[in-house]
Amino acid sequence: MTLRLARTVLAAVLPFLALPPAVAQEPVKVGLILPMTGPFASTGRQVEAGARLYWNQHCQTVAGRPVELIVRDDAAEAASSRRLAQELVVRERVHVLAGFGLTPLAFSAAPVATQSKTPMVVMAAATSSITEKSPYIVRSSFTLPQVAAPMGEWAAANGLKRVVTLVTDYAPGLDAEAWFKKTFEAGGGAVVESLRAPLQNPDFSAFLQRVRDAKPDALFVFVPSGVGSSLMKQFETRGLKEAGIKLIATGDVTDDDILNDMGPAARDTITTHHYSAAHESPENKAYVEAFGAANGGARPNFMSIGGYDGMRLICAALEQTKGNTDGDALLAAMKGMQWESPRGPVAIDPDTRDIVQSVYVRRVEERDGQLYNVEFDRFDKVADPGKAN
Ligand code: VNL
Repeated sequence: MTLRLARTVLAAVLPFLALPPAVAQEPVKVGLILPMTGPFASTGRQVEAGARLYWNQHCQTVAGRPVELIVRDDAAEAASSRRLAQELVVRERVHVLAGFGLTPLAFSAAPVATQSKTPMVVMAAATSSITEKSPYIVRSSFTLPQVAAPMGEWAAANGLKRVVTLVTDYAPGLDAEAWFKKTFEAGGGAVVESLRAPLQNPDFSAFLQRVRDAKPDALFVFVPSGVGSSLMKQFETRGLKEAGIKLIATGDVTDDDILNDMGPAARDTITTHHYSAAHESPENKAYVEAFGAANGGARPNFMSIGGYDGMRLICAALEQTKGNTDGDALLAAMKGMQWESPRGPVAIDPDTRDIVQSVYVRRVEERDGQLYNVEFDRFDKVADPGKAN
């Protein structure tokens, strides 16, 4: 045998010699469907960065199997979310579907999870009813009733009497409007007007003029992540802040991804939400640092934490099943799981498959020359109230 031939033979045989048993090597595939382009691309970027960070830190292999993330861009088009879910399940043979930046996208993909018995981890979308669309859906983000109901309670307990609500006119906005009103009025307050702005290209100026004329004690707002800046700017330029009308909102409005660029207009806004980059805990300090280091200094927002914890949920379930990717086995492992997240203690409600977590009351304040949602009060172990009736 010539040396060259010997080398060729060796090169052909070596990979087989190096192979561990085939089963142990087969990758677990997780398909992430997110809006990576279009008006909600910031949500896609944050969720992916959160999921990748957890994967990098803890989940590149699980129970001896490599874990693969496959990212697909639905550009926030519902028809694309369903088509991509179908493709990922049929062609890529993913074991878990995850992501889902907005409610219509999660609704659209839900039947694919049911038909293929594939776990579907909703890392962002937050309408209460999403988890009812498939028994294979588990949620790692939050729900709008979960954060809006505490805001109503807090507002009534803190002297606000007359409030106008302004929400984006689609499912999560209607959830926010209904649950704020319910707890605020139960506490003795009155919602004097309920306004709804379109999801596509919203112009808030006409709505805000009406709010100014109604002279309420406060305006309660929900707009989806990324949209808060224009609302905040117009709140100030329309003179509402000057007129003494308080701004209260769900934390979607003062999203950490854009908060610092809102400038002084955002200061003193009171919001309720499940995550702030300023949350004081060793877990969150480490999270914010690692997220920044991996993403050019960027600040993680509440969308990122849905990605991070969603990935953790998937990996912990795989550990519990010892790498078994059967959909029902993974679902069973996820139900009732609890852990300490950078946001605080969380658990998956085994009956609703929604996340139970602390909801914080925060005020926009300056810290080290930057605007943050600074937590000053807290509701513990809040389940989704949307499922209780
Ligand atoms: C949704 C809810 C989307 C809250 C959001 O940002 C948000 C949704 C994109 O369920 O569509 O902040």
